[in-house]
Amino acid sequence: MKTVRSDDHKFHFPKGELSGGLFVRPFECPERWDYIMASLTEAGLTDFVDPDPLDMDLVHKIHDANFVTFLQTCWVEWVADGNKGELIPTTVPARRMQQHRCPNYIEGKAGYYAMAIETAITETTWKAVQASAAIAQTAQNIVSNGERTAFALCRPPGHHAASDLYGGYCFLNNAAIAAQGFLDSGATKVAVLDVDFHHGNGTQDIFYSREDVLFLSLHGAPEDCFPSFLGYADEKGAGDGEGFNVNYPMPEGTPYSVWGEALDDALKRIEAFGADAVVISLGVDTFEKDPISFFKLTSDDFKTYGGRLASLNKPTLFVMEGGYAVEEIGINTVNVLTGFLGAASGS
Ligand code: Q9C
Ligand code: ZN
Repeated sequence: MKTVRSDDHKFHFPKGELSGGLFVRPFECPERWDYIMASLTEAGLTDFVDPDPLDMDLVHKIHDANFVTFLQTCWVEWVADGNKGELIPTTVPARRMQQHRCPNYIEGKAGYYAMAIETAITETTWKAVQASAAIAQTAQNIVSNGERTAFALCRPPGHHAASDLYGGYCFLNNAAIAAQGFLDSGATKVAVLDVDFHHGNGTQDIFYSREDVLFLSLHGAPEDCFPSFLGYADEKGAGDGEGFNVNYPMPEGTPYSVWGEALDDALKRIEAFGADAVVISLGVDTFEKDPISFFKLTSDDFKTYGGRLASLNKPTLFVMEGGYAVEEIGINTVNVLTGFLGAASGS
């Protein structure tokens, strides 16, 4: 199995994240990548591939052009306005405020495009964001060209980013870009299965009215955790997309015995949908020791469900999302991949 990865992830490392009323060292940190690389190497998964240059036309099929321009130019505008720290907005378009008029000044623009304000932008963030999306796109091409599976070691993650929203550590939606890439490469139907602890609000929103992409998400119930305002079970898609969005919100303390049943239901739906390719938004923040999440999966459970994913027998792309128990992020991620590979070779 090939892993697409790039050192350029290191260009996104803000000093701070707004959390608990403090500006703390971000949970989404570069060491996450180091631990995953170390565990891949230890497991013998050393077929590492560099990303191809980013296809911006593909990015623009998923993201709003003005939003992309904002990500490209925001730092220069922020500094030109005399700001000294990292870019974090303070005001957002809440209830009964204008949702469709983007301000002209940079802090207003950032608030307009934010879905959460914990995530700081730095001088070099855009460089890392481009590399992350390029990784997803390159790994998708590897699978479209006939490989059974590939691992896109994306950092920063992507599933909270909508067409014109960033936040929750995400800027461009790597999984959505990959799903669109599969369609552009000849697939008729693609399923995106999001197993990150948090609801994939961005991916849901991007495909909400479409019938060619089935989106399914297993996550902490929105009334109890981030992203708080999307991910309820009654969100089933709209218009042509009605019936093509499936949410499995679950409560605090959910163990694998319950989580795995939701997964089995999701796999049945992917099968019934007749997906030509599957994108797994792979967050391992479902782990029992994750510092910002509340599910109770063990390291062994990741191996078990990796095997379950292989039973679909479909071309499968893994796209890295969250996971903040840094010392165990590598083993948990690799357990999903080796669980998958073990079951895939046995079938
Ligand atoms: N007190 C991903 O896993 N803040 N993003 C949570 C904790 C944001 C998670 C608040 C969490 C974003 C890709
Ligand atoms: Zn997450």
